[in-house]
Amino acid sequence: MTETRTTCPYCGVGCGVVASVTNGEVRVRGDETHPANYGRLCVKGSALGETTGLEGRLLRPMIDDVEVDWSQALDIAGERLREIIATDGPQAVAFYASGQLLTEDYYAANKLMKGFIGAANIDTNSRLCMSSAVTGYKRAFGEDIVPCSYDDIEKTDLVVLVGSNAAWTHPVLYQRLVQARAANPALKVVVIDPRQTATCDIADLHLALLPGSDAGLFVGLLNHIQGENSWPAPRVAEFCGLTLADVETFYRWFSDAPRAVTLFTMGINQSTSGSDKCNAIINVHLASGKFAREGCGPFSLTGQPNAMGGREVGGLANQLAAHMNFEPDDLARVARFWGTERLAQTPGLMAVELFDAIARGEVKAVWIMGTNPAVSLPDSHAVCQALAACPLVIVSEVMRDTDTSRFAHIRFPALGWGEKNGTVTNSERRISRQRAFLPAPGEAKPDWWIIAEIAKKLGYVAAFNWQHPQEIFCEHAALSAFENTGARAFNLRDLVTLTRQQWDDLEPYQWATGEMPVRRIIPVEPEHHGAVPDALYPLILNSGRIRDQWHTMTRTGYVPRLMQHIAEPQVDVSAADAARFALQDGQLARLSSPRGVMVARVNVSAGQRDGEVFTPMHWNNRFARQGKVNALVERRCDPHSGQPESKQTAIRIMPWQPGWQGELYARELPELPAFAHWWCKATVGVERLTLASDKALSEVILAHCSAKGWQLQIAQTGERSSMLAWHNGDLMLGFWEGKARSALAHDFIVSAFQTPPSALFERHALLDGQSPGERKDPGRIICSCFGVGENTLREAIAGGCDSVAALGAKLRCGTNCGSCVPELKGLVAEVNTVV
Ligand SMILES: Nc1nc2c(c(=O)[nH]1)N[C@H]1C(S)=C(S)[C@@H](COP(=O)(O)OP(=O)(O)OC[C@H]3O[C@@H](n4cnc5c(=O)[nH]c(N)nc54)[C@H](O)[C@@H]3O)O[C@H]1N2
Ligand SMILES: Nc1nc2c(c(=O)[nH]1)N[C@H]1C(S)=C(S)[C@@H](COP(=O)(O)OP(=O)(O)OC[C@H]3O[C@@H](n4cnc5c(=O)[nH]c(N)nc54)[C@H](O)[C@@H]3O)O[C@H]1N2
Ligand code: SF4
Ligand SMILES: [Mo]
Repeated sequence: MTETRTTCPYCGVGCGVVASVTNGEVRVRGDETHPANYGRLCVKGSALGETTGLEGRLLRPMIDDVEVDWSQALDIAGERLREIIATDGPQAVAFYASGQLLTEDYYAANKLMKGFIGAANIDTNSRLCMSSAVTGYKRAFGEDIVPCSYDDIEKTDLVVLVGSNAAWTHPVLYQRLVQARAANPALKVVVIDPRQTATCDIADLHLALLPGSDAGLFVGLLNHIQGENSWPAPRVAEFCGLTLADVETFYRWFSDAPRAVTLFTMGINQSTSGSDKCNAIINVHLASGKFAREGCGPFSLTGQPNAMGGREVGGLANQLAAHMNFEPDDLARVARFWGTERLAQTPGLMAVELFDAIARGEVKAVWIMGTNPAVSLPDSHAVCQALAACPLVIVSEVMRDTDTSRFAHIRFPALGWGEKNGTVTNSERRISRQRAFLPAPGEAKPDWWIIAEIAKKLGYVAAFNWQHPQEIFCEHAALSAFENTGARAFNLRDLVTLTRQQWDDLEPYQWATGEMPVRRIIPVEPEHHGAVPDALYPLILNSGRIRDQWHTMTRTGYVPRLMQHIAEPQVDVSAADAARFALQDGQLARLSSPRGVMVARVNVSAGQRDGEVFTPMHWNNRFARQGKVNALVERRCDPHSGQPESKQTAIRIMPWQPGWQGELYARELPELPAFAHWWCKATVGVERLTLASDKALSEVILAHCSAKGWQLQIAQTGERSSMLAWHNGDLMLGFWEGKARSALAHDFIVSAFQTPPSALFERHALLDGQSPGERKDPGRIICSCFGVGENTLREAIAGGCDSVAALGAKLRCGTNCGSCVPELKGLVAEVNTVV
């Protein structure tokens, strides 16, 4: 068995993974030698082996939904692009790329668009993610430099997490913090988030501030450090909706701590004043001297595995390349290096503007690579309309069917994780190899190869004649070092001459920040967020991530183990708001804004502020009907960074009591009528939908089964009906429907698809959706690593397991990745209080 050392393709922690394949089964474990994780993995990383199947993959190029061969696809794409450039100029073409591309792919895309097509219309999903941090760092340091490392967390006295739910979104780093705190009880943790999240579990202080008010808190802290008084603590407390005592405690802790690190992510960046907030954070570190030494600094955690690599190649529309800008010297230098006379001279369109320009017909061709904008951009109906009207949409994807690829004229099949080969850079500037250990499936090709082939079709043969990603990497490294006598900290001169073997064997490499001579304190005027609630839309909608899903679910949404924790879009609502809007826990609700509607299940939560609701960003048209939060979100952006304010939108919420609710299990799903709402729930060995509608569905399902000639078993009791369909002794479909939602014996039903029950009483129980014997339902899965459910846990706690450690010893829960520990703690506390 050969083992391959590679890197996790999910979050920006950038964990090292050891992968192996035995009898076609992919196994992964943490790489003990990788400095990002020293062997740890979170639940998403641990489940990577379960995502490498080929189900749903795009394996051949497609034109207008027809499979074609590569030469045809490349010819037609090249020809159409050439035509558009000839008629409308290079500005009519745009690329929309992703922090999930490898550095080599990213470099190739940037070089083609800016260097040779000759417009800077290449932007990326990182615009929605960390462009405010880039702006903040550039304003403060003159260059986009993240001046921290993970081991600062072990060497500090105070960790401030702002707008970050790291327990769920950067789990391995969070576990490092948990350990650091256990090893050093003097280490304090402050969490700043309007919601009480799993991250608050280890917080010594949680500041549940008013949404969008962070700049007030940090400007006040700067005043406190500098002995000024324009934002005194009482003013801050009022601006942020906090108690004076809490504000003062935070200020005292920050000032008294010899060392402090501030970790910040989307609660800061995704704001109309996100770049100012980043500077407000950087300012307090500069002013207090908690900077440029161990255990100190303003640390923006990147979300995607290669958001940093994208920043290094210059993949944003307002960067040029390799930390160079659209300035005369840089332009001349990059043109010289690339040997081009066509280099774009001015910044291009940023994501939201780019889709507006498509809608206006100014951009006539868009090539989308490794991102799903029909789901992830704000105001997604407008995005979909723009794509529908765009004369040429090209999509490079690993999956065949996504919300975005539905608009594609041309689809290029890209290699996915495990198949592709290149480098990524994590949050702490560490470059790691992602290595292939699986063969290329079907006709799928590396993203860089696709880009280079199109470049050649456009006539740029010499500049794109790479044979291997190592050549691209070395070219990228050479550009970073080109005429660089110290003006740019980003300089990979040590890596320019790597041979293929050396590149292949490259150990994780962290580039040095250098002295960072520029240190500017940028004046910040705190602003409120731009959402204006009114009588019609009285609530603020916040959105973000859940523990076990990745973005638009194109990979994690198909893994049953990752669908167990939270299987439907839910909306967290405070008890007061639930009462105010007549919402019951567990009931469905319609959320709406002037742009669109979303349906989600109500979760009354003590961690939610009044006046605010939270819902996951993940669901989309592949996994639910009307489950997409960006249908509602406004497209207001930060004027400096262009980053949308994804965290705050004014909405309203209303309960929805559907006429019928049901559960459908089937080997193959029937076509559903448009009036039905559905939620797709990945389950082992069978398709599963939860359904809700105002009209009964049983007739539709019945007709489907009859048409197939299956034998039917039907039961009807009052307002409940159930149906089983059999074919040659195999269970083909099970459907349970009622006015109210009924609890079904999920495990038993799923097993019946594998082994049909033979005893009559078992078949009766199955028709009833209930378990025939003593078999216990484990309940909602809390620990995804070991599949431990809420019912099992409650029973164990009632039986005497009075701590997380005791639960772990008995059931193993919480002993692998640790990300369920906050929930385990919560359950122990809850059960013990009730007792
Ligand atoms: N499980 C999982 N992990 C992921 C991802 C994933 O999809 N799934 N995606 C990765 C990516 S690309 C990213 S960018 C990161 C994002 O990582 P995070 O930024 O940690 O994740 P989010 O859930 O988007 O938002 C974080 C928190 O910001 C809070 N917030 C909202 N408004 C405000 C505010 O005004 N002020 C403050 N202080 N906080 C606010 C929200 O309540 C939320 O708890 O996660 C990465 N990791
Ligand atoms: N309301 C709201 N909206 C948000 C956010 C939020 O917090 N709230 N967060 C924003 C943030 S921070 C981010 S990062 C974005 C993320 O949003 P997206 O980038 O749209 O989300 P993904 O699902 O990661 O999309 C990646 C796509 O690339 C495909 N893919 C995977 N690997 C490869 C590959 O190797 N090559 C190619 N060509 N394709 C590949 C996947 O199948 C998937 O379709 O969402 C943003 N949108
Ligand atoms: S923390 Fe989890 S998702 Fe992030 S890189 Fe590590 S294993 Fe992957
Ligand atoms: Mo992100």
